[in-house]
Order: sequence, then C-alpha cells, then structure tokens
Amino acid sequence: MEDQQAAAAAGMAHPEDEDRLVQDVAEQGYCVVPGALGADELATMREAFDADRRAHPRCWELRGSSRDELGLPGTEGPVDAMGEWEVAAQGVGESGRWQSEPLPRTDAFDYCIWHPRVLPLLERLLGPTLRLNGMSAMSRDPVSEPVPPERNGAHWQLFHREEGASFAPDHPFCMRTSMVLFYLDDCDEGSHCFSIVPESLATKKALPHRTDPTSGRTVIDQPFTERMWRNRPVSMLGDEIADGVGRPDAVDILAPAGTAIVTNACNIHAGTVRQSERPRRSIILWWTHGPVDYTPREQKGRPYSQRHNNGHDMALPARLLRHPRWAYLFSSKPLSEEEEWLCLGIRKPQQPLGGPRL
Ligand SMILES: O=C(O)CCC(=O)C(=O)O
Repeated sequence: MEDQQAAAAAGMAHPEDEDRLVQDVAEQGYCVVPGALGADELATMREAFDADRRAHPRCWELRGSSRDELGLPGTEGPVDAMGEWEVAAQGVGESGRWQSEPLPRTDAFDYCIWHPRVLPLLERLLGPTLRLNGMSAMSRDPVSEPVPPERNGAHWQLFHREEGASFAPDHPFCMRTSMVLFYLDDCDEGSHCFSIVPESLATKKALPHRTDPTSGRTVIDQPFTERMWRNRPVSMLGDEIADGVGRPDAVDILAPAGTAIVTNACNIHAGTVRQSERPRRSIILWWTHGPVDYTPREQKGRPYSQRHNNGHDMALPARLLRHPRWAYLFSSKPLSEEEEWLCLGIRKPQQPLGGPRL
C-alpha cells in the first residue's frame, strides 16, 4: 500500500499496473493509460497547441488533399509560403485532420516524451534500443456535415497499419514502432476518437510476411486493399478501395482528456470521425529503435522545418539532443546487424559470393 502511494506520488505506475498494461499489449496490441495528464498539464498543453496553430498557420497541414488533387479552384491564386501546396479548404482532406510538427517551436509537449508512466512501459515493450522517431500535434476539427450511414459499424475512418505494414516478427512484442497518443480532449460517443483493431501477439506472429526487395524491410504480406479500409472518400488515395467496408472489429477508445494510448503501430487503426462540434486534439509520438535520423533534409523542395512530415523526420532541437537526463532517447548510435533484424525486420543484402570486389 505504501509502495503504491509512493509510486502514485511520483507520477509512476505501480509495478502491478505496469505488468497489466504489458499484458494488455501482448493480448491486444495496445493498452490504455488513464489519467496520464492532469488538469494543469492539459491546460498548458491545450493553450500551447492553440497558440502554435494561431502563430504558425503555415506549419499546419490539412492531411490528405491538395486543391489540385481535389480539382478545386484556387491553385492559380496565392499559394502557401513554400510555393508548393495550397492547403485545402475546411471540410475536405482526411475529414478535417490538421497536423503539425511542434517540437522545433515549443517545449510545451516535451513531458509526453519522458512521461513517468509511459516511458518505463515503452522501455519494457521496445527494449533498450528505443528512440523517439517523431511527434505531431493533431487536431480532428469539428465536422458539421452528417456522417454517411453507418455501415458495418464504421463511421468516417481510414484504417491502416503504420509504415506500410512494416513488421518485426522476431521482436518479443513484434514491435517495430509504437505509436502513442495523448488525448487533450474528452472522447465519447458524441466526438471523434481513435479506434484500433485488437490483435494478439500470437496472431501477429502468425501473420504472413515477406521482405520488401527495395527496402529490405519485412512487411505484412496482405494486399493493399486488405490493409486500407475507409468509408469516406479522401482524395489522397487514387485507387479502387471500396468505401463502406469499415472494420466492425475495431474498438473505439472513448476516454477522458489526459488518457494515453500506447499501441503497436502495426495494429490496424484509424481516427474515427463523427459529426461533432468538438475538436479532438492529440499529441502523437512515434517510437522506434535507433538510430534515428534527425538530419534536417528537404522535403519535396520545401524546407523540412516549415512542414509537418507525419512526424517521421524532423529537426531535433538542441534542448533534447543535449538533455542532461534524456539525451539517450535521441542517440544516433547505429544498431548492430542482429538488432536491425530483430527490431526493424531489416535484413542486410547478402554479400555476393567471393566477397566484395575491391
Ligand atoms: O488519431 C487519429 O485520428 C489517427 C492517427 C493515425 O491513424 C496515424 O497517425 O497513423
């Protein structure tokens, strides 16, 4: 009992709670950490979130569509600061999904990186090679249109496995990447929410997989149409995916603001969008295994720092790289070949017979 009180006072999980969360991840591929952010943290983060959106509108992107793709007028008019994309009007795109990469501009969300209950859990799940791979602030804005009729239990969703279904079959948790969401707003039946299809470790281990010949990565071997499910048209996918398929086996994570959701990012998941006057703001982190390449680079000719890039490549601020306690989470120490295989499912191409030519 005293132990439990001491752990709670330090903001940490009691070891038994942590065991249960690890068990949940083994059984379903995700777990829910209640009360990860308190009222003060939520107030500070919401304020920083909205202030960043107001101060840096050009750094926020409506995911899913450019006006060109949508055939909307306006591309010949003034384009955005980068001269490339014109953000689409409200109501198009992936159901009003606005996203940005806030780390270079604010330290307001740093606490989500070294959260005293979530980080120890991630260390157990991913192991000692874990590294932060990205962080996004994401808003699912209010949606005024009525949702299409519910089919197969689906609302407006775009279900997918992360990273093109990259996979680490030999890792103890089959966990190449963990996606962690912190809800900054209450999620219930009357709001948007995050949804995920439970999948046990045993099921994952039995999934068919193959090596992608270009990247050397292991990927789950399911045709694209079996990896993406949607029931609302989005223009980013110019393919034949049928609308209205949905995933009736998905669980809607309905939970109060401050909840953290820790996932194996290869579980099938989606944002569920409902007609709602309320936004769902979230901080999303991607954790993978080192090294993490934070070298600034150009994205499609536009400076990386001006644009959200799904959180997977960004400038890492010096305050983190030189952090007295947490710098190891951003280390670029290379993985050994064995670790690359175990943690990332990447096999080095075999040397040609006779060894390398000199
Ligand atoms: O939380 C959401 O709305 C969707 C997030 C998601 O699916 C992703 O970033 O891959």
